[in-house]
Amino acid sequence: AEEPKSLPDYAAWKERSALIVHSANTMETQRGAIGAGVVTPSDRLFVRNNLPAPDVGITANPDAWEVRIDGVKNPKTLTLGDLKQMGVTTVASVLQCSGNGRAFFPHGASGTQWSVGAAGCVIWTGVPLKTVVEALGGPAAGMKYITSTGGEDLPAGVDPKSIMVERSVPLAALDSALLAWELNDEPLPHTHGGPLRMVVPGYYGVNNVKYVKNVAFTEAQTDAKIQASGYRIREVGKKGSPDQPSMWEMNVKSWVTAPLETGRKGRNMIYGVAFGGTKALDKVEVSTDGGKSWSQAQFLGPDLGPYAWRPFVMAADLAPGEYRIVSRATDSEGNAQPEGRMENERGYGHNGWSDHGVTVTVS
Ligand code: MSS
Repeated sequence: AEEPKSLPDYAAWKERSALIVHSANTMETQRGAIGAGVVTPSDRLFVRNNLPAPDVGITANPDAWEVRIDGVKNPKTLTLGDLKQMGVTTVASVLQCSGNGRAFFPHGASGTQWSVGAAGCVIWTGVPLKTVVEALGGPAAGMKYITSTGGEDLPAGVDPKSIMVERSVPLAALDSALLAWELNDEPLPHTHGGPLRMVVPGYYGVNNVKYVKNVAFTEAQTDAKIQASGYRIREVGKKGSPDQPSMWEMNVKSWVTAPLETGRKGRNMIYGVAFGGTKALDKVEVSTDGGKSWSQAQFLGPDLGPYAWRPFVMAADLAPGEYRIVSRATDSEGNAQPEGRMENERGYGHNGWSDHGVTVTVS
């Protein structure tokens, strides 16, 4: 057996026992550590970095952090201190990696083998991007995308476009995007993109650019590799290209968080979490017979808005035996999780209910 990896320095403050450490750049929340709460504690939240994180010193004086706003009538460089004077809002949203669920793809999709834990529901505080942009005269004519650039130092001698974290999302995201400086009511930790992060509620993790140093309204999507060919849904064996669907809005998804292996004879409370991406949830159903019959689960706790997840619970009376427990969420527009996988080269966007189930022995 492999030695359990220890936490890298920049994430040393995390709760090691709640995490699976895949590598220094990828740590996922254990399925059993997700719990039944609406908010994922920061020290249990997954971490994913495409590049080594910038020096932690960038959070020493957060208000001095500068972000350049381009593609507006009056382009300007603002400090985080300036942003704090412009407005403030708080949003609960699910942060989920595009590759969450990749481990279930039988073709061996390359990349971190995330199971269910490259996701969490957290509370962001920051200024609505719209407020900032309106103060600068609004987006310039003809702009179709919001393009955000991460603040990593790029190594010399490599084409910057091939490694930089720069993502474009459709202009429609301007209605919900924010520039966030707090996570769960604390200054945004460097590990999660402090001092300042672009947050696009309901969009996959990759669009939530950390240590954001540039926000530009652009006519076209960036030609950085992470956008042009990366994070695209493509057939197994195909190369990425700009004409394929980009990992933008998340689809409806849920999974069981307890019990995971064993149950007791009699009543069992089955717990899980569910979310609808950019849409609110309608319902969650649970099956203890692998999807032959379904019963509606009860949402547990407060509704923190359309972008948050909803913990759910359902009581099931179980006799000794083996059970395949699965959950299926439906969003407010009637989209339900499919049974199977959407096969794709990189194992993105998996929301099939069958793979996300658990097999539990009751004795
Ligand atoms: N940002 C930056 N700057 N860099 C990097 O690398 N990554 C992505 C995002 N952002 C990055 C960024 C990803 S990819 C993800 S998921 C996220 O982030 C995560 O987060 P956290 O906080 O958890 O770590 Mo996939 O779709």
